[in-house]
Amino acid sequence: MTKTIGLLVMAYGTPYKESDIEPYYTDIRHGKRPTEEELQDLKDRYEFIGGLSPLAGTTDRQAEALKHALNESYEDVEFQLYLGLKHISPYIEEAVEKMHNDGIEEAVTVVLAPHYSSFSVGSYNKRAKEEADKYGIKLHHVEHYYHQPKFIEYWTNKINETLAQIPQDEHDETILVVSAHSLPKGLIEKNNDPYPNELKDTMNRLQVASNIKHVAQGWQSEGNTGTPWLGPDVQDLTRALYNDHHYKHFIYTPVGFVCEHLEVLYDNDYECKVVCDEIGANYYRPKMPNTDPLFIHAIVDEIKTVF
Ligand code: FEC
Repeated sequence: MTKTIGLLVMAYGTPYKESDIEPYYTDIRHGKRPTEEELQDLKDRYEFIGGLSPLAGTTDRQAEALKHALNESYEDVEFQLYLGLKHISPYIEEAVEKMHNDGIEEAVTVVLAPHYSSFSVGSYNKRAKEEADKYGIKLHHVEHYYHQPKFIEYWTNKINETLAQIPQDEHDETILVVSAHSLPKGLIEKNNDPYPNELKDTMNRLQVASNIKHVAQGWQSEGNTGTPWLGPDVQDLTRALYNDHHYKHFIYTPVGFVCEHLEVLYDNDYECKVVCDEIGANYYRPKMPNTDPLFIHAIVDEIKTVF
């Protein structure tokens, strides 16, 4: 007999229209409204990448692809998809309530972010669990999947494809910058959070699996809180690497994200490219995973370890 199981896919969320930007930004800042200047700065960044972010559409497609892949992988289970977002409707709590209304009693949760931090994946899972507990829904959480062989294979292929565009005799003058979203340093250190080590482990695995010789770990997209964040920032790192080694080619893999969105299209494709242009180096940023089958199946493989 087929059993129906909820598949709660959680993601960051993005404004659907311009008037959503202010409440979305306020939600990101835990209810504190941005100043006019901060709001305008964010609106300008969205404008720069084409008005709004492609994130909403991509999140939907990734969630659908995951549901299909899971339903093909499990013979006696029918996964029913629910999308729960962190900073805009449908919020995580709304998705869990919907599961309850549909009679779901057990669900798998997965966040569209490959590395675990108690401030990212942990906070999504906590919100889902608090709501699920109200209804007695049993949850099976995926905590990370960056280490899954298919995830590493996806990025290894992209790195090797990018290297193939660079003359062989310049591979020694090429550096891979592996990055994720920065987080406040004090909180990470105080909690002995695994996040920085997971990014380092990703970088090491990619160095072993791909043909790249030189690698560096960086952080990006840090917020403006007046407190120190995990560093080095990818832009400062680019300058430092150039000053120390005179690399000609910089390959950016923002492996902490899973698709093209504001933080990649602006923080990498604009801000890092500006630095590369300044120092006269070549900028490369391979395509993000989106709905690539290797990426989707990496998540399926991780789900199989928790359910
Ligand atoms: O394309 C889009 O429209 C949205 C892209 C987007 C993603 C994303 C992922 C992460 N964030 C994480 C942490 C923080 C912390 C703060 C913070 C601030 C912002 C702002 C925007 C934004 N984030 Fe984000 N993040 C995205 C977008 N993020 C916009 C506000 C303006 C700015 O600072 O740029 C700081 C909050 C504060 O000020 O107190 C912390 C983490 C991730 C990766 C994991 C995940 O996806 O959940 C961690 C995508």
